[in-house]
Amino acid sequence: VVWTPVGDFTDIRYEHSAEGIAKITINRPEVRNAFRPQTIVEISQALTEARDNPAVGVIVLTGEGPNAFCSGGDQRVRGDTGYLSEPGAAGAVGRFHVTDLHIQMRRLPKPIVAMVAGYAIGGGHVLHLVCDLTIAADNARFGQVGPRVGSFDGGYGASLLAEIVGAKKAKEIWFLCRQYDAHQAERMGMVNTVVPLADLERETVQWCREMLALSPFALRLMKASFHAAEDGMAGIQQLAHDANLLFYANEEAKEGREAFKARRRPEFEKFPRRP
Ligand code: 2NE
Repeated sequence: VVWTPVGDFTDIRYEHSAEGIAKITINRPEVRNAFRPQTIVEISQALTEARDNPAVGVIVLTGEGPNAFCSGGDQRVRGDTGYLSEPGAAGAVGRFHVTDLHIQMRRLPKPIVAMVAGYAIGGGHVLHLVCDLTIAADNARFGQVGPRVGSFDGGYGASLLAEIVGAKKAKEIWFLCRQYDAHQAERMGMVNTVVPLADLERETVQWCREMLALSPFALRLMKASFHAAEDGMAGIQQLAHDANLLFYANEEAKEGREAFKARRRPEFEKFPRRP
């Protein structure tokens, strides 16, 4: 695959393939691809581009190098109020930028595939969980570390994990902070497939190509449908607006619009009341 760089970033690389794959690579291998606020801002910008760009059908999220997908929040910029954008600055106030990123990923109407080599740990583990699919290299290692380092993710890190692996396993993962290899993760249902490290990108691209050959709107509706149950009202809202997106092209909806513009009574009686 030929990857064409897009945009100007410091913490990530953002690339497109001609066939419609957008690839976001967290590019901080010196800290096992830990994220700082800037990293999250850049991933968010890349995701926005990928969402808005009609040429993009599937998004891959990965980490630079064979050692890590992502090791979670950058402990060096962790303050008393969250993660700090300007760690040295007086009065700097921290945030959990990644929380907003999770929501953005859940609502983005295109499949997101985590391509995991090496560690997916802590907040990096939650990032792969939030992706729709995970393709793992045989050297991948998964786990949560929060309770070991004085942190936790009770959001998707708890609820989605429990949904995927079951409550007992999810509690084990959080209560013991063990690491799990790629095959254990696959058996738990956290990973879709495990391949040799050398084949990781080839396999991921193959999965992307299979999705790119399918109906984009059907994939969009399936993603929204899964999330409608899991994300409560916010999930239903997205599915409902996807229905509205289709309804707007319907003659009945157009009659309402045209009647309003023409200041006439809408002639809805000409449309069937479907069984
Ligand atoms: C990831 C892991 C298991 C890798 O171990 P290993 O032995 O392969 O590498 P090493 O030597 O630990 O790490 C290599 C370099 O990367 C830095 C290390 O400090 C080390 O730096 P140098 O000594 O070479 O200077 N590094 C690794 N992870 C880092 C991190 N997250 N922040 C800053 N520097 C990091 C092992 O490194 C590990 O366990 N890392 C720590 C994982 C961690 O604590 N993550 C944060 C959890 S909390 C979180 O992510 C979070 C949340 O809970 C809620 C909201 C938002 C975020």
